[in-house]
Amino acid sequence: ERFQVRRALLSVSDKTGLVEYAQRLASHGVELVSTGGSARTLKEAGLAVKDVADLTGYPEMMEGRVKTLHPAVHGGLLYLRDKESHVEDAERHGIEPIDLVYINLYPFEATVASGAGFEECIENIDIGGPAMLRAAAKNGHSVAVCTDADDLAGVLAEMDDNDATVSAEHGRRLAAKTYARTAAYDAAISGWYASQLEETAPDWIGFGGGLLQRLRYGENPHQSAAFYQTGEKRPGVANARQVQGKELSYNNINDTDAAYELIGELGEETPAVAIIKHANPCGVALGESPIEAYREALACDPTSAFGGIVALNRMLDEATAEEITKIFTEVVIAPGADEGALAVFEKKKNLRLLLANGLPDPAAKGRMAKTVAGGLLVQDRDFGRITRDELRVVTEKAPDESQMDDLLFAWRVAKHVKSNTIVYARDRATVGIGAGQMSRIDSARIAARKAEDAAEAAGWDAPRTKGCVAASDAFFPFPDGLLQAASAGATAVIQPGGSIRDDDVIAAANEAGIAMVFTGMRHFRH
Ligand code: 93A
Repeated sequence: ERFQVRRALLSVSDKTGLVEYAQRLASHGVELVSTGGSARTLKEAGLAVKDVADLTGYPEMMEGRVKTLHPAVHGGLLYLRDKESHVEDAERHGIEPIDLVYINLYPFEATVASGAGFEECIENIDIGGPAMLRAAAKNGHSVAVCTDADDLAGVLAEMDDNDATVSAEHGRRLAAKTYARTAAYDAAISGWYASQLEETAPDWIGFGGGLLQRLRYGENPHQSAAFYQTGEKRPGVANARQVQGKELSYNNINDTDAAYELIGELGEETPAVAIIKHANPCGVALGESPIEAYREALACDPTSAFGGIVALNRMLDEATAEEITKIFTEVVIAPGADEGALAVFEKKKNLRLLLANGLPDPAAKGRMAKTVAGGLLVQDRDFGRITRDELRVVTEKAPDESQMDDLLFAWRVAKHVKSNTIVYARDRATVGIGAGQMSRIDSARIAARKAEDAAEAAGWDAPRTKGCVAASDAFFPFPDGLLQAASAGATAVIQPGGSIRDDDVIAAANEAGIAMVFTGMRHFRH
């Protein structure tokens, strides 16, 4: 089952590539119909194109609010080609078929993201575009409906090999995609509108915030996936503006979230950078400047950082952007970026840059959810935060000021590493991270080995764990984990405490000459 493309309607806000596509359609003998601005672009390029106004007998009116909302357009999209009564209706009213539409909508999402005011956002709600898309998709077996350039390229490729025909099956696939697009568009509008009225966020367990993006696949290519907004205003990956780069993948989104939540934890006082792989940090550092913090973060585990996600707590500047582009990075997320940085990144077309417009508040209330077989686990976000005054020194030795700084820093990082975790830090930078092990002692070993590998890569005489501090996300059940950290060179330790063998662990710390503080709070993360 195939249909011939004889007439196409092109109505696009984003006119990139429009002329070339139209030329290719014309080369197949396809008649072009188009709306105001799109038609102008095509005429300027010397293409023969019919104005929608000539089809409808009405000019575009009300500042373009009504351009295509007319039976000549919608009838041409909707009538069933093989149904006698429909064909008769079409003939009686002089309605001719439209076999292909290429429509990208008024940029509502981008307008909202740019911080535009109420009226401007309202004007950017496309009415005619979605109406045509939905109509065309309803007749998907005989109209090729293209919501983006990729769709049109696919259709043209098929037309090239098949005498300007398209299969009904291809048409139906495009139709399904179209309804996802119009649903996401309406969800964006409803979410924005509710926020304008300061209504509470919709019930997000029901994903009431709306579909943000249909993902190409999930964690693995055989898993389908989608990205929903919860309606929560938290600065982060779901509310950030993607300035450039390829479409975000499921794993990109997950990792970027981990990166930015960690950066939020570190606050905005001192420049900070986190590099994430598989939702775990492979290097985190504070610094005098973002570039210094980036270099320090990278030094922790340069091998793992390849293809990572980089998060900053500051405006991304040109020098730091240059430095980041020296290795392959998947995503960069920051509160903002200056002109110089944008220019640097622009040359790296694939690099995804997200601007989050603010940092997430680590202490803000919120919920998180995870499915289990037949159920849903819901809990508060881990917004627990320990301050320096709440730390209890439990050893004979107390940490000095700089150790105290490093201990708190390591603790904040450890909260964002999968359990079991041991984090070694020195001079406000991680120097070894052991993540996600079933045994705490293995995490301590891995963290030390990471530090050794980093030293080897950098040509240092010794790993930087000498004289470092260690953070453990949960208590040491036995002295062995603590002793492992001590043997790696840790001189101060931060951990929740609360084991029935705390006394043994404290005695071991005293014997090893280690200073230890208890937080009284655990930060499991799975
Ligand atoms: O204002 S609208 O909602 N009313 C319409 O009737 C209409 N028809 C197409 N917007 C409408 N469009 C949109 O105009 C398309 O979806 C597309 O985004 C844009 C293309 O306009 P132009 O070709 O004038 O640049």
